[in-house]
Amino acid sequence: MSKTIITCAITGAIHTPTMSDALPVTPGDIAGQAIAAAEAGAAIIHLHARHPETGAPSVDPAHFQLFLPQIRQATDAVINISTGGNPVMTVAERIPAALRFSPEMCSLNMGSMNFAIHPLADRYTRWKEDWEEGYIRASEGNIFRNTFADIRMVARELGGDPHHVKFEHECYDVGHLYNLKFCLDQGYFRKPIFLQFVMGILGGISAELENLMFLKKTADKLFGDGYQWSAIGAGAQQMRIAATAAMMGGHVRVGLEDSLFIARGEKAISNAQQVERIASILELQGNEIATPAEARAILGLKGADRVAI
Ligand code: KMH
Ligand code: ZN
Repeated sequence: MSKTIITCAITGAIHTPTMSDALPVTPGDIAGQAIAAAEAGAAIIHLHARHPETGAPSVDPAHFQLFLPQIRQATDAVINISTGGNPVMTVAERIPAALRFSPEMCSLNMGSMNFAIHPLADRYTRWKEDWEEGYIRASEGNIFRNTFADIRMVARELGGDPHHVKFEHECYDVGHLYNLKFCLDQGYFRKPIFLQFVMGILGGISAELENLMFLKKTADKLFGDGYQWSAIGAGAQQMRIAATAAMMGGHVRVGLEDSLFIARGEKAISNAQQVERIASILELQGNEIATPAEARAILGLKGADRVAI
């Protein structure tokens, strides 16, 4: 079994400042927590940006510029820039940072969905920022748009010359694997493709072990041995899904983007704490953790010297 790649997703666009004091929302905190997560064993750092004053999700390259150089200088970790940004934007609005910085990896969402986080709003009565509640409740009516045309455009703009970005294909349901198979057959992507099973997001497949088995079985059927895969368990399922995925030969993703917890009912104090926790679980169950160099070899990445950061 190849070594296990740990991805850490530092801040995302799901959680908001009120939900956890550990969630990094300033550029300094995003950089600091990303560096600490890499030092704790994350070979890939998945990054969203936030408005430096309000902490609101941002896709502005100028906001990524406030932390990317520090991370690049302090670690050898693979930088993975989100093209998911904010669920109400079009893909064209969401890719400027990836075009500007030409990272080794980007997320690419493999289907449209109602990416719903509105139930989170009922857990809080007071908010630090005036945008938070409206942002969260609006997701009940949002369509996170990722059409075949959008996917083809991102593949063309970022996958080929001059960027040669490797995609973390975010699959929120089994149908997204069939979408990816269609796109692969159309020649949009080169193998090995890297699947991210995103489980436990309302609007997508639930984070149950039989669903993880089903996703893996479907991926085997569709992609043979031409793929690498990882899994995210959103919320309380994070460590359970990660540990099981690694036992099945998959890679893992943790981070405050998708879970604010370190254990059932216990909030995490940082991204690094989540990375340390999954690293110790993986080592106890016999998985060896991949270095950034090993992750580059496994995924066929272009190399840190070819990014524009
Ligand atoms: N937050 C994850 C559920 C992206 O950034 O493009 C999915 C994600 C998507 O990370
Ligand atoms: Zn993301």
